[in-house]
Amino acid sequence: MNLDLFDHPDFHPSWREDLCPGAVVLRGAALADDRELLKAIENIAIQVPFQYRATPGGYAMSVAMTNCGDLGWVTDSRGYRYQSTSPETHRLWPAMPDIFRTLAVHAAEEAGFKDFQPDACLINRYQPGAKMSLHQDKDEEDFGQPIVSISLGLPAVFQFGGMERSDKTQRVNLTHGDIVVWGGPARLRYHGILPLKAGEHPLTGQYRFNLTFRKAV
Ligand code: MD3
Ligand code: FE
Repeated sequence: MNLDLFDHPDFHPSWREDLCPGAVVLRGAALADDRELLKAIENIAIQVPFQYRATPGGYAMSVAMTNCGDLGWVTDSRGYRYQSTSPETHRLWPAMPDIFRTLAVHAAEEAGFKDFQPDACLINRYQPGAKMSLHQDKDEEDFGQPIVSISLGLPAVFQFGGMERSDKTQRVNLTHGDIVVWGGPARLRYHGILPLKAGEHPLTGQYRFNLTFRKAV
């Protein structure tokens, strides 16, 4: 038996999983654009290199970060915030590539958010062992706006908790090409990423990248 459709090199399966009210996983939704997304990340990182930032408490983060868009998320001894320039280059962040915006806006639409207009895109880079401890995303002005995330490269185990840090967490695998929309009642839930397991991805090598699209102001 030969199922032509599935054999075709341009066929990328994609399906939807509802995690909980407000959180929708669009499995494989970025697969068709993976190379273009990775090229764009590379181009942004040439202009504003990935940085290991420090938390306000003085801990070095194991995840390296850069940004694109009108605003970028940064952290240092003064706290967490969005700002229009990179602390290292003192220049505006690179513009948000059209392919980034298009994918994020379409994903938000799929999840029921009709006019998502992201002004910030945080780009996280994980190497083996890198993790993100349980936290809430609350540096944005309007929690009625969703956050859209795109995972690329090595797979990660995502931890999804509740409204309190101590609430029990569920584990969700996020793999290359997955897009997730976090809105509504899911928007302020605690979440994190377990230490990245070493591996070799054909397109990203040792790394996992995660893009998060936000409306900061
Ligand atoms: C659930 N990033 O950058 S993406 C972050 O994979 C962040 O790099 C992780 O958490 C990463 O803040 C997780 C999934 C994610 C992003 C934002 C959320 C889940 C979320 C906001 C609210 C609830
Ligand atoms: Fe987060």
